[in-house]
Amino acid sequence: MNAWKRSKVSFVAAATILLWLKTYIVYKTSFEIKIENFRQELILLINPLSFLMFVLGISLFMKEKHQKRFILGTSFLISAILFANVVFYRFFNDFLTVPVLFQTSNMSDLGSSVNELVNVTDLFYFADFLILAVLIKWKPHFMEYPVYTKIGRRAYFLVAVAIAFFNLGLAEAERPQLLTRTFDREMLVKNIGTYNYHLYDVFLQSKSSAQRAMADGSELAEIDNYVRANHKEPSSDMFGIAKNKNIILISMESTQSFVINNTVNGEEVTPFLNDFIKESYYFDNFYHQTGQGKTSDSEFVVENSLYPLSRGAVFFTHSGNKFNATPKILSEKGYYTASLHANNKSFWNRDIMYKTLGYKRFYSLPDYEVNEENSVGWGMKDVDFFQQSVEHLKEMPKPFYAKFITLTNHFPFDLDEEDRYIEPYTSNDKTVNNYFPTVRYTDEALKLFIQKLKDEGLYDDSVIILYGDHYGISENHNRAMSEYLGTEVTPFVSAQLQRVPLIVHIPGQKGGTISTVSGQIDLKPTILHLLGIETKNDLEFGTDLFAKDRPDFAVLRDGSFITKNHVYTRETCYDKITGEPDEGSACQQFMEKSKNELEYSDKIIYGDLLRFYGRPDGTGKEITGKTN
Ligand code: GP9
Ligand code: MN
Repeated sequence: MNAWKRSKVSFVAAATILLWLKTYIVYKTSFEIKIENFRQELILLINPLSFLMFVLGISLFMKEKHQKRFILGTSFLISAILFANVVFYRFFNDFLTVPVLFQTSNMSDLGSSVNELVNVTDLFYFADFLILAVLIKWKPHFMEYPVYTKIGRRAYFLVAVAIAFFNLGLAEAERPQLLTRTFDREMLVKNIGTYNYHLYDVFLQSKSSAQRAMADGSELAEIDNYVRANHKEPSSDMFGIAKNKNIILISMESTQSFVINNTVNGEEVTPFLNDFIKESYYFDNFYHQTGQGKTSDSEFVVENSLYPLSRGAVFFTHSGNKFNATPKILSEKGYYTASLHANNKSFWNRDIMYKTLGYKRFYSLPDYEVNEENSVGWGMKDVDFFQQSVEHLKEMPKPFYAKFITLTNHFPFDLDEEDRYIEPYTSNDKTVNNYFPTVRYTDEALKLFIQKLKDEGLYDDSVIILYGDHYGISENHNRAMSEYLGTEVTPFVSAQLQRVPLIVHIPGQKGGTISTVSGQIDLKPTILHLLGIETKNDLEFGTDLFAKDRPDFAVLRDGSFITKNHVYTRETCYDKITGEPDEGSACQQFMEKSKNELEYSDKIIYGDLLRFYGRPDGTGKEITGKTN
């Protein structure tokens, strides 16, 4: 009894240890951090400690009353940041970044998903804070508020610094060049810890703001040389084949290639697309190249032939830049350009970014009649969306460039009973199971849409291009996916699961399957060339999909890349035929290329370099910035 009375615990130590242990438990239970050896486990265990000691250590300069408040407040704040990461991770399989955090206009729309993502047991994520609060209230004498002498404080911070260096040293040994490889967030969190990662991210953010201010166009010459050297002439058979035709571009939400020509419970998942492919060009080795900006990133890469960013959504972070996007080019050529998407106009900052990209009109939520009957999950059902959109299409001046963004096949893949054309898959993973009926539903919506285009006489005058925006099933679902595919989803398989369908229907053309490796970045020059518009003076990284000598190449935003015979991912080069690591140098030459492309593209965006490129009429190549 007396011993109890006498032994006191330092409040700051209690808070630090609780937060530290909690963070480690959260690492192990809420994130999928791959640990390969004991040293990595040790890094993971110690990595939150130095940060927590520094931040909570500030309290050592305070009096008891202030200490209490500061420690409680800080502990709550840190827990909230950790929890936000957990929720974000459940959805995106990724860690938060500053730009994503400021996309608050998206949060209000997340409604249905958040319900799926958060539950009561999540109170655990605040357990340490609750324990501290209870102790203060009911066991105040149990706590001690040390006020250190100058020397004591120095010793404390010295220990914190020592731990930080120990951590960094171990991390550097385990993963050289860690801080230069910023597009692998898992690696960062694993090695320097989630809190230090956020600090680093804030540093990156300020760096990118500074980059624009500092850029002067002198970097353009090198990038321009690279682009010129890689430019491929369009195929003379296809150039201008669709001159003055309308373009109907359809972004299919979360649609991956593995559903095409595939079945679930013995039934076709995409019966309409499987037929439509037969009268179109179908690209079966076409990859999405999106990052954290998901749909918006796919819009960005498709329309600019530049890569999206490794962190944040470029739609948010750089909507003030100058771009030379397809809608802008076509608007200047007399096309009417519109994007149609039945969602809040500010989602992904589209209302702002679309102006920058040169769209004349954005048909968003208020342009549709949306009610309870025709909504599910994230909003308006695809069938109704397309049907109402045809009315808008009919009103548009011709020729038009119209982009449609579907929505129903979005996580968590909610669907009304009456819209279920096939039964869900039967694994114990609800997400994977429900994915199939919603894909099937969108397939039906597309069938009705194409029929309506025919009925309205728009079909024969329009090039129709359908593409999947990004993956729908993340790596969190590898187990159920392995079961469905009948093969284990290894990193090699996972990289190839990033294939999304691309279907190009050109009036009067029979089409056929084209299997060159390609990506969303290749769409802009392809579309413009079909319309007979030259792109040789555009600063971009894609290559016409019909160009005779186009290389088999696609680089994904995480740095993985795919060539004719190899897949490079997670720092391993795999042979496509055997699926086994290729110890030779086959991937070497492409490593340089993929690194260059991503870096050049990033430079263009961070430095807003296109403002220095082009003649005043926006058409040509002339570097107007300072060139040394
Ligand atoms: C929202 C829709 C879905 O408007 O485009 O966005 P996502 O979550 O797929 O990026
Ligand atoms: Mn999407």
